[in-house]
Amino acid sequence: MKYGYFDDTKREYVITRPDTPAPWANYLGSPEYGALISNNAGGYSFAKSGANGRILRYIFNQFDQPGRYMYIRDNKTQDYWSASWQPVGKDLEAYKSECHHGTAYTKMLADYSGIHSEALYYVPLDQTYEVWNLRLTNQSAEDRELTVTGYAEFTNNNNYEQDQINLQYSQFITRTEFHENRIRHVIHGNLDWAKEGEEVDDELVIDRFFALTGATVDSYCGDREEFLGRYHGYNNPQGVEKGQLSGEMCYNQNGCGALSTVIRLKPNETKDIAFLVGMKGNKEAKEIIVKYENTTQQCEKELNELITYWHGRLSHFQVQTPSAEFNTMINTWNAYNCFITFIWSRAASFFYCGLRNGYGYRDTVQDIQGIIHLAPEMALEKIRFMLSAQVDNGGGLPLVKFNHNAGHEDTPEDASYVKETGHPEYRADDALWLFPTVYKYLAESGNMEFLDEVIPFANKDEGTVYEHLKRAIDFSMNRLGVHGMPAGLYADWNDCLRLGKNGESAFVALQFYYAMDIIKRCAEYKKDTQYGIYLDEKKNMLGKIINECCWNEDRFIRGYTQTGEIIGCKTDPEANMWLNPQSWAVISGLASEEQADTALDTVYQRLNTEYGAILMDPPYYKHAFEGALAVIYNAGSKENAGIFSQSQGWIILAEALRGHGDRAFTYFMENAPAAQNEKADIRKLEPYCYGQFTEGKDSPHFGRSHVHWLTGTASTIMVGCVEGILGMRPDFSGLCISPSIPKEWDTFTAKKEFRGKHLHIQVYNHNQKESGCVELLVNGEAMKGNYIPFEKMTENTDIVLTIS
Ligand code: IFM
Repeated sequence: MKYGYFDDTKREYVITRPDTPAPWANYLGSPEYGALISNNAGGYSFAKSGANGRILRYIFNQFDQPGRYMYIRDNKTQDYWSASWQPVGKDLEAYKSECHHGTAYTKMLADYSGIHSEALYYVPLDQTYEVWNLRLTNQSAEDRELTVTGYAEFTNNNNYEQDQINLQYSQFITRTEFHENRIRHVIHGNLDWAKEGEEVDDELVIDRFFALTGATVDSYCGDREEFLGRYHGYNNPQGVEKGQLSGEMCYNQNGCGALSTVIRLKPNETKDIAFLVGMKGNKEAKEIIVKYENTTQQCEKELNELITYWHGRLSHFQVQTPSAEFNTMINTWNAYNCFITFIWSRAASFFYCGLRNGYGYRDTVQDIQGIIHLAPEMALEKIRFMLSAQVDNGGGLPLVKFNHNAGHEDTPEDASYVKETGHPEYRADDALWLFPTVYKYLAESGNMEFLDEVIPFANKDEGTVYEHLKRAIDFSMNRLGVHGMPAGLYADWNDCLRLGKNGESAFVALQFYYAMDIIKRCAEYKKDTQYGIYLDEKKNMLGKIINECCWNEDRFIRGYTQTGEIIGCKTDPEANMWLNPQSWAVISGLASEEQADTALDTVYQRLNTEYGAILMDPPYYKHAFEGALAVIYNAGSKENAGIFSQSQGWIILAEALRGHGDRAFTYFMENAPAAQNEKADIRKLEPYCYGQFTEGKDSPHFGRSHVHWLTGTASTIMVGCVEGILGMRPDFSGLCISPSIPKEWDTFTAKKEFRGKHLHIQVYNHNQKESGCVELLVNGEAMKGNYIPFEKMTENTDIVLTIS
């Protein structure tokens, strides 16, 4: 069953059936003013913090309510409906609708009883309020009189928990007022007196507004219970039923903004109005409202600005392959998902309420990777920030507070940090993610001076970027376990695998091996020969240890607990085969060709399913060791043998690095949201964004996906596809092009912005191979192998690669 389609030209996903298996959401604005909206207008808004700046209420884990509702009532027939299918929920035989989720805007079209409506929701670029623009057209043959009512349900407290559970307090600090064209919602309004000449403290007294522009307010209400009416719901508010709001304001209980206006339309006539929401005082609110006097023009201008901005961002890498699913993901939806995770981190979704008071180190450093090929300058800023959250001992702060103060932070060695963040220890992997991220940035941008930029450490002192990377190497080197691999510390990438402080994770060992490879390239660039020699020695030693201690016939094990128990051994009754050590053995360059192919084959046979490769198999149940926290999850879920989406990116990359285009693409397709558009009833999640995991074969709901949007999956899949399948691999001096594509792709093209040059790339595969290079022409000149030195690139560079 499918509920919509991709409009690639407009970069929209168009939902044609509103009764989707779950609320399918979009992101508007930024965490400065963030808004989530579902295809039925459910969702919430916040300023700066999803947990502490909540403006519009949304009840999690419920029926996608409340939302940004706009009701339309025919005053002659007294029939009413909503501009989004819900909340009124008219019979779908009579009510036709489309929801267009675009890049930072959502537009809902509806046709009912001869009235065509277009509800456009967005946060104007760089602004901190939201706009609901409603355009109504009379497509019937008679004059029509409609009462339109906008409804915004405010939280009673900026803190969403206080709003939800501390009612004996939060209901009695709130009130609303009506002013000309808006409802003012005030929290702590009783503190708004000020001595002469003093300003009211707007930290204490919080002002929100809900305004109407483009029409005059005919009736209004600021009290939720009064607006809805006793035992009424959002589907049949009494004020909407009557066509007249009571004028009652909130004093205690629940504030809302409800504004009605009567609109008269002749046949074929169109009118635009807009509702505005923000957390602003009277003065600022008035200034904003005035900008919308010419509602139609202003909203059209702002929508165009958003489209220009976002489409511009996405245009830096575009590809045309024979796979529509691949194209739509890489060109638009995976890329947009990468920007959303990059910008929003794990701040707010329908699953994350915004409680986390900082950035997870590994998540954020990983997220950066997804946008480097599109916006290296944005990546740079965040890389600097994350380097400034590295402690002077080289480790990453597990949680980087939103108010991070580089040079002055406590660390996991300080009780104060542990108390404030809940992180009792360093994690073994955090700082190791810096290596691929910094490398990708250097290679994409060519900004090699960055290695010499001085950046503070989190707690004290400062060092060049190169020094930061060296310290990260030292961090692991100074904390080795009994076999000589990095010690387990609190955890590795897998939050649910606690090998113990002195346990050892094969995954981390492989990351460390890879890190040494990357920093060796930096050392060579910097002509730091001594350090290069040191790295060679340590890397060889580590390589031997990993081979001796972790290779187990046809797979790499997952690690050792601190009591010496092997995890992921072939003979274990449970969890005897793990995905990540296999993919990382290839990515890190440690595995020999034979090991790599054997391990990848074992993955394919043991872990692959029609929805992707499961994280490990069999799930933990009876034989979980003490640190196997994943056992708390139902079999086939999350880290307990779920199809962890983030890991799919690494297996795609690993197969592609081995030149196995068919397998790489198979893994892509199995888990790609766009490829499951027709299986929406199984997947349930939006077909245009990734989820954290898909339920594995041990679940009765095999194929169902969860935790939309904010997942590291976006970046790992992007890297797996761009560097892996498409084979775009920049290094310090140029670009290697090494595609690993399905045999049946006979050609593909790509447009890539690279260090100020426009690359037009055409790849041919006449003889149905998965990888290889028989010829590479750059502006007609043959290159050696599949590598283009940067100096060969001109402003517009034509590149033709023949695989076979
Ligand atoms: O790696 C973690 C991530 O940091 C948070 N989500 C789960 C992943 C795997 O455990």
